Amino acid sequence: MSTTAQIGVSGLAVMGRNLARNFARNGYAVALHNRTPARTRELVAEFGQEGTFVPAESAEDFVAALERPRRLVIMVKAGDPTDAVIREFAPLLDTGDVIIDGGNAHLADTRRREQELRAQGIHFVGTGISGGEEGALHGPSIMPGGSAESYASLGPMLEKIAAKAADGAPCVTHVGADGAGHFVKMVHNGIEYADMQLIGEAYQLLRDVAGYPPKEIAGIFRAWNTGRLDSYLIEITAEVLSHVDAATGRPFVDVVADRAEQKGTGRWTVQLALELGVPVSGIAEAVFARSLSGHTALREASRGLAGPTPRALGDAEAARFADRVEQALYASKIVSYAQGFHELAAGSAEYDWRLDLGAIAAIWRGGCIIRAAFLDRIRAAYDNRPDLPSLLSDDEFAEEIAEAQDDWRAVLVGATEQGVPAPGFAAALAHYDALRAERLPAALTQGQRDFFGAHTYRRTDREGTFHTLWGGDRSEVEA
Ligand code: NBP
Repeated sequence: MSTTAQIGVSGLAVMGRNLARNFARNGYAVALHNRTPARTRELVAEFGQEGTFVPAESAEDFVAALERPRRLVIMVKAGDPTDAVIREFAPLLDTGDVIIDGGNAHLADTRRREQELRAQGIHFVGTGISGGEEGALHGPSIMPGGSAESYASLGPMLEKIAAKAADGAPCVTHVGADGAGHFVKMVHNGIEYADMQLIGEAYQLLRDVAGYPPKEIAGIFRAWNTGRLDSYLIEITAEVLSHVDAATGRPFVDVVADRAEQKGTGRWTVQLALELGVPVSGIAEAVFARSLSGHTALREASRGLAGPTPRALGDAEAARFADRVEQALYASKIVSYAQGFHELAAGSAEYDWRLDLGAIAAIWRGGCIIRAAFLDRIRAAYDNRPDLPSLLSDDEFAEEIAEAQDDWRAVLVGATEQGVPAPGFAAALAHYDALRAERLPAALTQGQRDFFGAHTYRRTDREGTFHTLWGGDRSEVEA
């Protein structure tokens, strides 16, 4: 093999292909490998002129093409394929070499793989990559885990290919050891689910309560995108809503089947949150809303159930309602990010990753699906106070919610009165009100648990654990 490559990419479907091109366009010589060699040949035929590619058909040739310490990126389907590729490459590698898994792996798999490869002296860097195929080509947000030593060798290359935030900073940082990168990417995706659900609810409220057609709603989203909601997801929402189906002349959104699909990272975020004991109700509602949408037979069977009598809003009332939806959307967004960052903090404590939450907000400012001006504010909140208990404790966010709350509540009243589901908005408000509450019905829950199962309770007025003799004279004993 005559040319030496600085990095290799194995797995040349949409993501790997574009990531390889991104490295090459940034001046790196890139070794290429794919299980089916035709993909490798296609890449070289189509884009060979973009940079230096070293195609290899066998794992041996691929590994031999890499300079040392070898850096090879795996971009194959997550799960068994990743293990299969690792099994193929690992015996060919030497101490100090680095395997980067850019797929959407579960953090438990990443932790296992990292441990197994560490025993062989190989660095395993589970890396979150967000931005889809466009991001992979033009600059994604990159969330590498693994050892600090591996980042020293890999970091400068990732910084070159990553998206750049508005201030020029590359959207990549070493987030933490072993599975931290994939954990952070998973929570990113969970937040993305919640963001999309909240936007979907705003759309449906504007349509079914305020009575606007998709084209006008696109204009409202466009206007919102010039303000504090400025984000990639709001921008593409306006694009999708203004698109007209060529075949029927109808709004595109009206000809698409209303069954949302999911690949699993949102569900993982909720599953792990349940294990960590973190209330991520906004993300959970988003996952549930997608699954409910797919229960076609159940929805069909329920369609005739009674609802409220519809009431049309006048022009001025509709416009006022739209402004209120903006407030509700913004307040709910703050809550769902607060929940996501709570999960990041809890995972960090559980696995001793010492995640820098401000730095994570900073690398989500560009390249990824949730990129938004808003993330600069989150970074600033953590910069001001690294031990911030919650984003809701930040003075500026708290003030904005205080201003939004009357409208937020009014929107939910309107949604309920008109029978329009808004589970994300409602969950966010309930979370906010629960956090604010002086007393929660958890006291009653504890009483019930003690009644039926002698599970004991604590008191507000003195230390200790107590049980009431419910079946006897109802006196209290110290447990
Ligand atoms: P896919 O997830 O569709 O995977 C296709 C690739 O996996 C092909 O290169 C295929 O090789 C290879 N592969 C499979 Br399938 N089984 C294999 C095996 N047993 N051994 C070796 N290779 C195998 O590709 P993608 O959409 O480019 O995504 C790649 C990774 O990036 C995934 O983990 C995905 O979750 C993650 N990701 C995707 C996006 C996105 O927007 N698509 C964004 C962020 C992260 P073949 O050509 O021989 O069939």
